[in-house]
Amino acid sequence: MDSPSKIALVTGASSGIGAATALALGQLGYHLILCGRRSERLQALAAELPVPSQVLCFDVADLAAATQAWEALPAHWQRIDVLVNNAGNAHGLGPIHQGALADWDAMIDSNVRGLLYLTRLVSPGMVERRSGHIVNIGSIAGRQAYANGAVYCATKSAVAMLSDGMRIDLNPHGIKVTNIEPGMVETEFSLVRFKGDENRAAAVYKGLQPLAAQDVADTIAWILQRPAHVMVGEVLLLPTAQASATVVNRAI
Ligand code: 8X3
Repeated sequence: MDSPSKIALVTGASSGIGAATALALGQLGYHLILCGRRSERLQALAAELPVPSQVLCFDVADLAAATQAWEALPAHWQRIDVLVNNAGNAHGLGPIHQGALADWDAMIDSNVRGLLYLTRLVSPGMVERRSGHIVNIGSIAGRQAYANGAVYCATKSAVAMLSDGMRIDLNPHGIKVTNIEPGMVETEFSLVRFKGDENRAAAVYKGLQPLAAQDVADTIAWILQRPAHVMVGEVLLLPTAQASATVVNRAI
């Protein structure tokens, strides 16, 4: 009998890195669980996939909704081989003494709590089956703080430390954990950070070629294709024009 297809669950799949990753994994033959808040986009993505998929519409920061969606999945869809904790965003950019509390809460909720909730739901099955791979989407911002980004940077630093801790806890169970730390990626990221201000968002990438979501998706696909004994623990993925969180060559 053929071995069953592998299943990947991707959060934040309605756009950007999440959508590109779902497509890349679909091309590798993974069956996909697409999670996000925007149902129409998820349905459109599901229609593009060459593989069976499930659409789960919920906010990762809403534990009750996440649990309900998870429990409603048919049992065979709960056998997740790959969890991509991608959902997350930056909200606002400003000095700590002027920070908007609602923005802080939103970042902590999606970037940290959401990642934890999904990991808590999915990882017990991985442990039971002694197999699985958790891919967290961190950021260069988790390594280096930059002006006006303290809370966003702190949430991504949490993702780095959580990834390390998860790797240790799941080590006895044969589960891989990867933290991908991209630099500048042109997605809706800056548009969300600047609350829809297209000019400010475009200025972030002016004069340089940022990464595309596809570049991150290609990297995840490559990591997942390594042999069973190889675990890529972390990857700092940058546009060539970016040397650090703040050193960027805009001379192109
Ligand atoms: C996104 C990268 O440098 O804008 O996480 O924080 S950065």
